[in-house]
Amino acid sequence: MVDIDAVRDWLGRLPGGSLAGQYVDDWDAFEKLDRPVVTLFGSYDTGKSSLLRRLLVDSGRDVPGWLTISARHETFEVHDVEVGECIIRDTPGFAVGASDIRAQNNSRRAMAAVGLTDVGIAGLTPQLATAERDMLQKLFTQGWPVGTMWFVVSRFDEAGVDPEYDLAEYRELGDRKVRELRELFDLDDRTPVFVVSQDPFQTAGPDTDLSRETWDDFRDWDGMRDLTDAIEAVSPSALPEWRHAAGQRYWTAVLDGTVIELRRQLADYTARAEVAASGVARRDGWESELDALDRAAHAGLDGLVEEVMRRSWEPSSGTDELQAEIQRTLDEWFTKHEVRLQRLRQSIRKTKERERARPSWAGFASLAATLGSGQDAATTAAGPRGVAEHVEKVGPMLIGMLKAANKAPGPTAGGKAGSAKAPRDLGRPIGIAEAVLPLAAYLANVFDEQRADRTRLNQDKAAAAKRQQVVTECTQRARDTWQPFVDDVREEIVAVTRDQVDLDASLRRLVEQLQKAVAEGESLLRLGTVPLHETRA
Ligand SMILES: Nc1nc2c(ncn2[C@@H]2O[C@H](COP(=O)(O)OP(=O)(O)OP(=O)(O)O)[C@@H](O)[C@H]2O)c(=O)[nH]1
Ligand SMILES: [Mg+2]
Repeated sequence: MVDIDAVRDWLGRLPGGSLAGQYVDDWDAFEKLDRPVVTLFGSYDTGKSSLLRRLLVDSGRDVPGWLTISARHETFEVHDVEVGECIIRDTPGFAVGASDIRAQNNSRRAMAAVGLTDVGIAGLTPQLATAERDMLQKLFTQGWPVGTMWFVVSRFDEAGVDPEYDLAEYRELGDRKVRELRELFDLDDRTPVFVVSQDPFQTAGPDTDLSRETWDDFRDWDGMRDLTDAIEAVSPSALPEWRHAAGQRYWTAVLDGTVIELRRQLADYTARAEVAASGVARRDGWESELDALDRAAHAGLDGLVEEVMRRSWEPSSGTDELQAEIQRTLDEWFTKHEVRLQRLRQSIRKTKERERARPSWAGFASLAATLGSGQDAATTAAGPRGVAEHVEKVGPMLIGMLKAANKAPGPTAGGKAGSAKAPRDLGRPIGIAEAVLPLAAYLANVFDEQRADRTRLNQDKAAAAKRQQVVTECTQRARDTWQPFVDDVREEIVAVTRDQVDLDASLRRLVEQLQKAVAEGESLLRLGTVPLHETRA
């Protein structure tokens, strides 16, 4: 037995919000119904809607507008009609293994409806269940009180024997199918099985404006009498027991469906969290590489100008040579370190390219786009009301949670450079021409002064001070030229890892919460799934 209160409580505490209210509302609406609910379900095109039309018309009722019949997927919603003492529900046919969303939604809707019924009628074609066997099997073993799960093998005029030509043979085939079906699902005699032709030879086809005479020619053999009698015999006397069983089925199905959805979300968000975490690690790695490069450049500059001055600050050597020597030395220094910056930049771009080519990137990028675009994810889930939609709300709930978490600018939002500016044109190579330090004018000026009184300057105490000033000034200019190149790479590092770093913390938190929710849901499932196998011998 599943602990319904515990399931409701758990649903109320899911990451990003609560699903409890919606499920509770649907359950309450069902529980309020004071007459037995009989639900038709099965694969699409098995003739569920045609069967309901037949029941309505035979009992002198109008066919409601929503009831449509065709050879395509036709019914997309769960609908009710009243027939005698019962409420009969038509459901969308499920398409087992279908990959398109609409078919999957139909399947989910149909499965969920089975939790909100007292009697279930599984419709099958004469080929019997093949693809949907596992799905049906899962339903049958979900705790149906004896006699509340029925089977209808329908459209039997198409089974291979024409009843108007050889009735005995037709009946014989019907009996054989019933035996086959009981074997297939391991059913005992307490499970009712009907063989019907609700619209022999498609006499009514898609029409809905019909009278009961339409099928008068077929009543002797179409099997509808037995089924109609059985439905008429359904009485509300057993409702309390049926509702209890339905509650167990319903909340187990809700729990099961939600756990499956949460597991799916957990897998997706784990992959995205890994992408985010790798971005954080990359940023750290690249920044410390950059810091090391920067430190090496500064270290390489220390004492460099002084050394040139000591070597060349001789009265004998021409000021032009000295000037050229300083310029040359600093250019060399700059080029050497700038090449290292370029290499780091290349490696960042290559790594990024590889990362973007990985399948995991797409999932992360689309999440980042959704969160960044400001589009309201909740609206994408809007659709017709129904039990199965609730589980589809898990995704938007999680997105909403992430949006809220990332609205407040986090400490990581700006990164070290603290700049929100877009990275510079990433393809632009910084050529050596640009790298030439703008020292020429300064040096020319300094040495012009020196030329004016070279001898005195050389002996003077002031000469040493002047020398030192030149050293300091040249070194500072070199540093000032270098710095923007470092900043540029730093900005690029921040920019290419921004989404990942920004989302890292909230994704990690979300994954933890999902793990917790899944674990809790799984333990509720383990406690609840003592299969009742009531339809089995
Ligand atoms: N030959 C024959 N055809 C039938 C019979 N009952 C229904 N059909 C045809 O079977 C097709 C499917 O019928 P529907 O009643 O729309 O089937 P459904 O199970 O409601 O389908 P979905 O709503 O898509 O799940 C239609 O083309 C009907 O005309 C029958 O007794 N005999
Ligand atoms: Mg239908």
